[in-house]
Order: sequence, then structure tokens, then C-alpha cells
Amino acid sequence: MRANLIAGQWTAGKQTNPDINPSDVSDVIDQYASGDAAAVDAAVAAARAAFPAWSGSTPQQRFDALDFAGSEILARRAELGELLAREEGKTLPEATGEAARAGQIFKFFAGEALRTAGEIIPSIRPGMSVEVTREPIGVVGLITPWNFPIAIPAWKIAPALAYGNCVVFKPADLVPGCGWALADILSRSGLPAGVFNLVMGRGAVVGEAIIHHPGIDGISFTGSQAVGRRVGEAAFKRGAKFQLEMGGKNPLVVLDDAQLDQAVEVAVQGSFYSTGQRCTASSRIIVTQGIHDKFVSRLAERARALVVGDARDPKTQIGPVVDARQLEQDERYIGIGKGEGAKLLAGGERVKRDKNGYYFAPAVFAEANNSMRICREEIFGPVAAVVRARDYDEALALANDTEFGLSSGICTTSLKHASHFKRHAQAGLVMVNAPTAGVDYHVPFGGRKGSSYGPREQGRYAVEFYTTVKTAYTLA
Ligand code: UN1
Repeated sequence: MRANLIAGQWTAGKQTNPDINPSDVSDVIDQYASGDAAAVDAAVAAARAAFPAWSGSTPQQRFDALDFAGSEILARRAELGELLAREEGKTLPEATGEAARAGQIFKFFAGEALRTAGEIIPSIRPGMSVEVTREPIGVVGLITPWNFPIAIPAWKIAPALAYGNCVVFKPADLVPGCGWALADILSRSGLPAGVFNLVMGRGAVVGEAIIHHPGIDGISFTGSQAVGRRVGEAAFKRGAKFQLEMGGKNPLVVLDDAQLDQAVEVAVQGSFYSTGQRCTASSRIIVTQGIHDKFVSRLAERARALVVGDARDPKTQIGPVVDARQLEQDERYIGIGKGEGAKLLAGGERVKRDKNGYYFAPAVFAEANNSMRICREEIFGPVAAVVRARDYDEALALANDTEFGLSSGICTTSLKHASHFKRHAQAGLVMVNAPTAGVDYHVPFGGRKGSSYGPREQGRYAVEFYTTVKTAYTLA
């Protein structure tokens, strides 16, 4: 049994949670502690006790701990990638890439710890000077989803620590393995006890306790829109800072002048890689008249040829769906799409493999329209719906006609349309001739409208959430 990390001690809980391999449900990776409200209380108390010293730690101390974690993650990327593929179902290349990304994120924020600086601004008053500095916000609760079991924890934990905060971290209970591995590494990184705490367990128990806890000064959450709203409400009520990263219904626009091969590849990657389980996945593909039929038949052909299988089999291109509940949701939406009159051209059904896993064939719907539920609601599976558009203007209008605003993409060789789209897509991320999913680790990440709330994550912009600004006036 793998325990929680509270106040520098590995602490077993009363209950445990099995970590199950979605490629083979008979494979139980390990048992992990499943914490409760008392564990959250203890973690918050430890974090509060550690905060005065950690918030006053030197940039070198913070650099050393984060650099240690980054180096170890990078050195163990193959092993951590294997664990990730086994517990979440991403293919090995995707999982190893994600582990490497987590290591690079720790390295990036190790550097940022050394680069924190303030400003001195001349006052409008004689003899006065104004200093603007940043201070950590305190104890932060970090709640992460199952679809990026190591990268999302990394991009919350690393900046939190770099800027001097103490952490209570709750990984998704479907994927405790990577969260635990990260905690194990951090427990050996030289951080003082209590600076970083791990409380694994159920969202309804541990997550709830974190969001309502008066000892938590800020919450960074990535997950569903429904839960995100509740997190925001709870944090707002007690005046805690919060940052929410929620769903997407990301459009990929394909124009007549696109390079067909490239556009099909961009759509396949964006819609189906990581089994479509990314909030940045392309789920609406909006295609103009002249290229529509060619594009749709090529996309359906490519989707049918994708190899669905065990995440750790080197031949596999699309791993399993994460669990039975998500699989049922994917299937339910296939039924909804058909009922709404969209035409299913590929996939959309369970497939059998040697092992008993949650295998599902990537689905392509054609003749969809933007008012259908399959075009409005986040499915979070390998399901793409193609919508026909007259021209660029209609395609842009359709792309923006959604309550979400995380990512957006366009495939075109026209500089004019690419430039216009970059300016007018109502989304936090815009990709030109590149998949809507798959982002760099050193630049801001986040969306607008119903997708996100609060300051951006990642890159230098992460400082906004994890610090508070102080303006100090001195009369000489
Ligand atoms: C990516 O597309 O590389 O949960 C990152 C998600 C996002 C991360 C996507 N927060 O899918």
C-alpha cells in the first residue's frame, strides 16, 4: 500500500483505492491510500506550519529542490512513462513524452525561482519611492485530473513551490500512481517537511475538504466544468483565490486552400491521440465546401486504420478509454449523435482485444451541425464531428459559437485567413496548421469563456496566480 505524505511522514489511511490498468482490468498496479477530511486537516496544518520558513527561503533553496525533482523525473522518464501508460492508458510514446514534459516544467520553474524580481517606480510625490514586489499567497490546494497524471501536477506544484507557497496536492483517484511517484521524488528533494503534502482519495471526500478548508488560501483546479463551478463557488465564498481550467469543445477549421494531407493529420492527432481525452482535443471539425468531401473521406479512412490496443504495445496508436464510466459516456454520445441525424462514418463502438480493457474505435461523424449536442457538449473521448461551412466567414462564426474557449485551430495556406483567425478566434490558444492539442511547457496555457477562470497557467504567467503583489511606499 502506498501512503499519503503529510508533514514529511508517509501516512497510511483507513481506506485504500486500487489503481487499475484500463488496458487490462485484471492488472491492479497497486493499492493507494484513500484519505479523508482528517487527512486534509493534518496536511493543511503541516503546510501552514511550514509556510513562514518556506516563504522566507532563498531562491537557491527553491532552485535546488525543483532542479532535483526535474532531474530525477527526466532520468526516470521511461519508467514513469510506463507507469503512466499502465494506469491511464496513453500510448508509451505519449506517456514518456508527458513524463519528460513534467521534468522540463520542474527545470523551468527551478530557473524562475532564481529570476523573481520586483520593480522600483518613481513616486508622483517628492522624496517618495515605490517598490512593487511579489509574495507567495500561502497554502495552495492543487486538484488535478486523470488525463495528464504527471504533467498537470507538475505545472501546478512547480510554480507553487518556486514562488514560496506550501502545497496540499490531490491527484485524481483514477491515477494515484504518478501523483505518488511525484510525491516520493519531492520527499527526497530537500524540501522541509510540510512544504509539500500529498492527500490521495476521492473528489467527493478529499476534494470537498480542500475546497472548503479555511486554511487554504488558493485553489488551482483542472477538471470538468461542473466540478470547476463548485470549486469556484466554494473558494469565492470564503475569499480564497482560485484558478479553474475546465472543458473545451475545440474547433478545427479546414479551408479549401489547406494542404489536404497535413489537415487530415492535424485532425487525426487533435481528435484521437491520447484517446481524445484532452480538454484541448479537436471535437468539432469545420470544413469549407470545396475540400469537404475529400477531407471527410480521408479522415474516416485514417480513423478506421488507427490501431487501437494495449497502451504499452508498441504497435498501438490509440490506447484504451480510461474507465468504464468514460467508455459509457463515449458510447452514449454516439447514440445521441445518430439520434440527432449526424452520419457515423467510422468507429464509435467497443472493440475486443486479447485483454479485457476499455477499447473503443475512434469515431467520425459527418453532416453534424453546431446545434447538435455532439457539437455543444464535451464528450472527452475519441469522437470528431465534421460540420460543413460555406466559406471562411461562416467557419469562423461556427468556431466561435460555443460556450467554451480553450483551444482553436485552422488549416490553411492563406496568410490572410490565418492572420484573421489568430485575431478573431475566441479562445486562449490558436493553432495554425497544428493540432489544437499538444502545447509547449514554457508559455502560457489557458482559455476563456466557459473553459477557464482566473490567470493563466505555465510559463512566466504562472506567477500571477501563485503570488500576490505588494506595493510599498517609502519616504526618504
Ligand atoms: C495539451 O494539449 O498538451 O486537461 C495539454 C487537458 C489540458 C492539458 C492539455 N489541461 O487536456
